[in-house]
Amino acid sequence: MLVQTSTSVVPFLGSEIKASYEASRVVILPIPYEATTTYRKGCENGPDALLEASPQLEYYDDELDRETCWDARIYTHCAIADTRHEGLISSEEMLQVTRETVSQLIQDGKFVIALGGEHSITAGIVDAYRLASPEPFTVIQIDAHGDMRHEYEGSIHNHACVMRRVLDMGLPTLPVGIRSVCKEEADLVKAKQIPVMWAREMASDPNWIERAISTIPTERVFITIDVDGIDPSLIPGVGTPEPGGLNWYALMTFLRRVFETHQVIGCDVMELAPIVDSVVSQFTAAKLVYKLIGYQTTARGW
Ligand SMILES: [Mn+2]
Repeated sequence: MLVQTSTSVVPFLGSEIKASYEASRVVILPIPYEATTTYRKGCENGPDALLEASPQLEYYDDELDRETCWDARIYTHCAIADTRHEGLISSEEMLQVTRETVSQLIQDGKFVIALGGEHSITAGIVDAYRLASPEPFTVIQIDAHGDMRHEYEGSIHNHACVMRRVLDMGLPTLPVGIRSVCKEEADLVKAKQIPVMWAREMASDPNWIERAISTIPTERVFITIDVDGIDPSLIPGVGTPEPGGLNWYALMTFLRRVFETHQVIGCDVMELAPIVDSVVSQFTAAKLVYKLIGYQTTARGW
């Protein structure tokens, strides 16, 4: 029902608030690419479902006490690396088109929120930020899974390997909400002393947010959100659901603190795989995107 084959994209929050590209501060970039998911399929339909759900959101944000959408000046980009309409391109080609598109948006001074699509896309986005500036940044990863395998099912660009590719770029990471890793990843976490915020430990530590914030070694951060990091009772529409994820208010508090204490250079929201006849996953993901926009808009004084 929400999975349409039209290439026309509903702008985020609907056409009434749509800014021109030139005037925009925030650019929503849909990347409906799916090639390496292994369990439940469908994340190539995630961006459209999220965008189609977004006009149901209220413009007014009660936490921030403002209608953020006007000052954010949101422009929704056309989809890139769309496996539904362009056919299956290789992971290398997907990373290339992602890198080129995001590089242009960075050059134009836009705050980019990319929508996936499988998590492997994040390597192309992060690479664009790395190439744009020599200043280091930390990649904050909200996720159920470590995604730190060197290779999976014969590919180093599998979605289960994306954070390993980020580590290969020499960037520090802060994985949050992790509750499913293999032995190879557990060994890597110990060897590299990666400051993983394990979901099991977060559940019994009321100070996990400040503990997490204090481990971020750089002023600049990029936030990648695999929506399976959130509890699957809130977003059941994912490819690989894991019990015990972040609850909504803990996630909001954490994100708000990150925006208040650090300079967020970009974000992505990945792996939404809508369920037919249920809108809860895409609506929750759309609200998450609007909260990211709201926190950035408020933190930057827009
Ligand atoms: Mn992931």
